[in-house]
Amino acid sequence: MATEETLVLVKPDGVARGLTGAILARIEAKGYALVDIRLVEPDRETLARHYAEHEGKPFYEPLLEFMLSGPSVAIRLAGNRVIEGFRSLAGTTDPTTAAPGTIRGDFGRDWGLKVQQNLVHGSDSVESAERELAIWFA
Ligand code: DAT
Ligand code: MG
Repeated sequence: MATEETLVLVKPDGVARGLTGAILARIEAKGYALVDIRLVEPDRETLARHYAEHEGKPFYEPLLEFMLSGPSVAIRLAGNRVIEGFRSLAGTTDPTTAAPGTIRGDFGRDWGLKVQQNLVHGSDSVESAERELAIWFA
């Protein structure tokens, strides 16, 4: 048993499109536990901390602009192997090629914008989860 916690964000496109409930339904159907959930409107500094690993990459600035474009929903999620489990539910980064059956594969597509609006974020490791949860659930 490896009970873990992870940070999930329903990004501004997911909230704006009214997909929060559909995404939460998949998370709950999978059996993960909602430990905490909140609507967030992060400032640039918070997003820079969250996406520090991507600073300097070509998509970094458009990514921050997109994340500043509207509210997100932050979720502290718990469960056995939930870190890789949620990333599996989310699908791969590019929504155009994410597998059908995943959140990104079913609801996302390339909108022709600079940043892939791929609906959700999920921590990618135990270390990332601890770091990110401290940012969003201080
Ligand atoms: P993930 O969200 O699947 O963990 P990531 O951490 O590599 O992906 O990147 C963070 C976000 O940045 C991702 O959700 C969407 C955006 N992004 C990543 N790679 C991109 C690219 N090549 N072009 C445009 N946006 C990108
Ligand atoms: Mg990532």
